[in-house]
Amino acid sequence: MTVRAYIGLGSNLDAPDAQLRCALQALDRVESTRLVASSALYGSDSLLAGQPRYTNAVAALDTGLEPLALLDALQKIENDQGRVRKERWGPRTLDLDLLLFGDRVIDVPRLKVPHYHLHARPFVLYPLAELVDADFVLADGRRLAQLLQDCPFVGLERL
Ligand code: ROI
Repeated sequence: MTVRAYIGLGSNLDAPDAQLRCALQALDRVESTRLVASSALYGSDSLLAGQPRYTNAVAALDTGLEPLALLDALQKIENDQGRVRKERWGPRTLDLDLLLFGDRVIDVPRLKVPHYHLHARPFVLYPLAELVDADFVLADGRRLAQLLQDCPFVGLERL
């Protein structure tokens, strides 16, 4: 049995667009996992002043892995693509966030799903909306259409 999971991708160092394309291929190579679809790439300013602009996207996966095993695989891809964790929220070559994992709500120290900041981030919500039906409901009952309404498409550039 597989579960549909959604991954947020972000990069603002070392050719961000190429980092994301490379990460999408790596996601498709994760064991027991298939890349189903990916959104367009989006450009936006960093939420933190003084950082380079980000490129973001969202990917849909079908996976037979458990959530923490998938998280391990995401962190391995981040590390393989040269991510160095210098400071929390610092610029990064690759950030992979597990946004949604089927109908599961997960709240353990390592992993919160649906992703904690998803509702406030247009660079997550709008790419996600490309990959799901208009009436999509998150595992915690929130409607994507409502989240989009509350989070305007501001500062996003569809690349
Ligand atoms: N800003 C944008 N635009 N995209 C990101 O992926 C992103 N990630 C972050 C912070 C620093 C919060 N800002 C971001 O971690």
